[in-house]
Amino acid sequence: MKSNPLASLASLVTLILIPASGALGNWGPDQRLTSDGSSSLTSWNGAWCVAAADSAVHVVWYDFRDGQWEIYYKRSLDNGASWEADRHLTSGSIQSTFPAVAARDSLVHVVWAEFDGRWGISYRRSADRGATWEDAVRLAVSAGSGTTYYPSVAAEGSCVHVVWQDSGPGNDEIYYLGSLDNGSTWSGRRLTVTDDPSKVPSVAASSTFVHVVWQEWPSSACEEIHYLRSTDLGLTWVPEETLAAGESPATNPSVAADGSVVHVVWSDARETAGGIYWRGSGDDGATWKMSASSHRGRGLLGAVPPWRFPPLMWTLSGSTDATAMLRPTTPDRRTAG
Ligand SMILES: [Ca+2]
Repeated sequence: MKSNPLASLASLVTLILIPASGALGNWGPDQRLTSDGSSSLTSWNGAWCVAAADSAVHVVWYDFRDGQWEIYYKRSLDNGASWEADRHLTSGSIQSTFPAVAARDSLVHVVWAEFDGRWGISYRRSADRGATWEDAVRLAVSAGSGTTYYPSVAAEGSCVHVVWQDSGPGNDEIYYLGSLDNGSTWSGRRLTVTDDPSKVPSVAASSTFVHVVWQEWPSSACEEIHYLRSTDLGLTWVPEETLAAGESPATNPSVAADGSVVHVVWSDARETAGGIYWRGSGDDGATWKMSASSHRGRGLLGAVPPWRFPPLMWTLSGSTDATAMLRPTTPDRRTAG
């Protein structure tokens, strides 16, 4: 059941974006965003590779066109109708992988994993909607001689939240860094302390709430989806909760938040072909009323986990009841190529 994520890299050889500008449930045609002849990949966890603020859309991926993995970026200033040229955010002799992006007003935040003799998480910021970028800074290095993979970033107000996994402590654990000043200064903590692998985290933020999901793999069970939240901008964290656990692997979770509504989706192998499953909360993650099995979106996304579909695939009705707020749109299958 345990799979090597690198073994599946070939499944995403070309990055293609489904534009978010279309009406919910009314998708425009696929747009091909890269055509450089080399592999262009989005990150493996549920981190966002696309972010939108006002009419700007920002996309990040990692690309092998330079003979090694570098972080690339491109943007649209007209809601995805047209796109500027590819731009690299990293260069040099260091392998840079697994990027994620968040945008808030004119600020764009990009994080990625990097190895310069020691694994760490790096960060670049743009204050002008991606036109120019400040120099990269290293936010964190491995707590040991381990690997730091799969960062995820969220921005809300002047706050920026970053999570990633680090095998430095001896097995993979989830770490967090938060900034209250748009990414200028950071502080954080380790979020998990378990003997089992804690992997592929995803973070979302709304108001003062910070939501983190990840994949936990107890030695005596299949992979599970675990959840942790902060109600005070990442300063303190409540005890974690298990959102999915059963006889089949639940992997690669992704979280999104809008107002007090929180969505979590993940890949689940309970069916032979696998599927994408969902749980929602209508009260900032305090309670999770939906069972995964009764609200599954079977086949919506196939076996490709990185797509962040809740804001696109589900209609928000404005009701305060989470059940009524989530209405599946036409269950088109969306693929990555
Ligand atoms: Ca662990």
